Amino acid sequence: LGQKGVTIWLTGLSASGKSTIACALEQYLLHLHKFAYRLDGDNVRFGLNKDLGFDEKSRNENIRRIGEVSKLFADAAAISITAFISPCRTDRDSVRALHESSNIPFVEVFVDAPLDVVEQRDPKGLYKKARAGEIKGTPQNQTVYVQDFNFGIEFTGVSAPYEEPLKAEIHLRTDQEDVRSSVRTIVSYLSEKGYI
Ligand code: GGZ
Repeated sequence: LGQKGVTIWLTGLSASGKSTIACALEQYLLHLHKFAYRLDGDNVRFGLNKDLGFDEKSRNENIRRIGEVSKLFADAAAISITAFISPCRTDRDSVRALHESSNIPFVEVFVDAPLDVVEQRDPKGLYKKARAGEIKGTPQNQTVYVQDFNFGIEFTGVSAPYEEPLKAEIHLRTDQEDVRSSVRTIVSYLSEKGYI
């Protein structure tokens, strides 16, 4: 194939633009006939991780599994693109270490928009619900399905923490730049590094 794999790990608040950028990036790479594959809530939280909710332990396990799967795709020479909040710095660092231990490049992308901006966007009304206290907690060991819409102990950015990356390879400000520009920034980085 002549292509080595890489994981592009998008992290940021809900409604920061992760999925939109991941989709656009995947499309861009596919048009170049690159082997790109995207992991996001739709194909992971409803399948492999449907036993996981949004309490802290579940989020840790969510990210651990996604990290392993992403590494496998990258190991199979894919440009593996992940779009998860991944709020916990140590979880992201573990995924990074997992990749580095196998010599697979890991590119952390901070999809950054201030909380007041993502709350304005609120495409699914989740921030509004969280502010209204309507995202109710469930016991730690109870299985919670996102489908039930009864998810979550706390909502990221409102009542659960989001730990901003300290050493992201790429920092995107989605309140100041459009999707095309974000994709261009990532593609330039990948090509500079010789990953694509
Ligand atoms: C944060 C939640 C929650 C809670 C449901 N906290 O913007 P969305 O709606 O479409 O994407 C968010 C998604 C977050 O799942 P992740 O797997 O990325 O999260 S984590 O990395 O923290 O494990 C959001 C929705 O699920 N969602 N409940 N309580 N986001």
